[in-house]
Amino acid sequence: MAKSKFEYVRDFEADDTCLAHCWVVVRLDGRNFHRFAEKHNFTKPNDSRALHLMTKCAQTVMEELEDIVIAYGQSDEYSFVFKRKSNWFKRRARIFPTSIWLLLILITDLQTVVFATAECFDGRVVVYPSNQTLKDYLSWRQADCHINNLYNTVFWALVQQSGLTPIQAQERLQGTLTADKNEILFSEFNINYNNEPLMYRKGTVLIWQKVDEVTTKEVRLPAEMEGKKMVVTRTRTKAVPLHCDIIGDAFWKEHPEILDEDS
Ligand code: DGT
Ligand code: MG
Ligand code: MG
Ligand code: MG
Ligand code: MG
Repeated sequence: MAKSKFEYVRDFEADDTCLAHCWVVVRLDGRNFHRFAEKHNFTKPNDSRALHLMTKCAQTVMEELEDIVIAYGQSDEYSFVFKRKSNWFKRRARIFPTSIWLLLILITDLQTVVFATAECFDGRVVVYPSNQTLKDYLSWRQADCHINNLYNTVFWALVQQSGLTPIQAQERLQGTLTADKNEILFSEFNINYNNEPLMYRKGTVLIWQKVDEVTTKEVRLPAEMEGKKMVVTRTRTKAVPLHCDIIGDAFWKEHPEILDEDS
């Protein structure tokens, strides 16, 4: 069919195909989440129910989308890493966040939240060409989790336990280093930061692991009228949450399959 003389405008469309064989990372971050948390009386600085709910949603996404090899979540964000050879929506960058977002709405109860509050997530896509850059990306997010969580833990202790105003607490913490914040927590609030829950300090990593699922099933043998209960164990591969360090080498040595070339 002959092309119209207007067809040339297509040349203005930017090509957004994610470079072949690179890791594709999609990060969703709650929009104006501080307002959402305030409105729903989230516990400060960490609301474990909210964090567990986010992880539940992320697990569901991962189990629906087998191309995701690892996910990492902290605060109001989750990063999903697609395998190098993924051809999800032909690697069109603009489609990635939308597809995950729609999936979330379709397969979880999130639609109630979205419709009730009109709050949403921002999504961005970044392509990483090597295993090292991908590991550094994930390290960056986990370092961010640590820095913010340490700050927030001291900040809210000063406000909630010492009665400082938010401005006073902010001034008190201005220019303090990690060691200073640890010291304030320890000497003024008897809190050893290293004993704070791992989920708050390290965030949540989702990886594929084999899990034994134990269920009881009623079986009827032809000779017997009564049903018999039997314990059935099935091994399934599931997206399992861990709260561990991913900055050091130990995690990657223990789980070499994540960065495996053929994965
Ligand atoms: P944005 O992303 O620029 O639209 O703005 P926000 O407000 O989403 O800010 P962001 O993403 O930089 O930081 C996350 C906010 O969410 C931060 O104000 C703390 C809050 N938040 C995250 N998790 C929790 C929680 O478990 N409890 C409470 N109370 N707040 C939380
Ligand atoms: Mg079309
Ligand atoms: Mg946000
Ligand atoms: Mg922000
Ligand atoms: Mg955030």
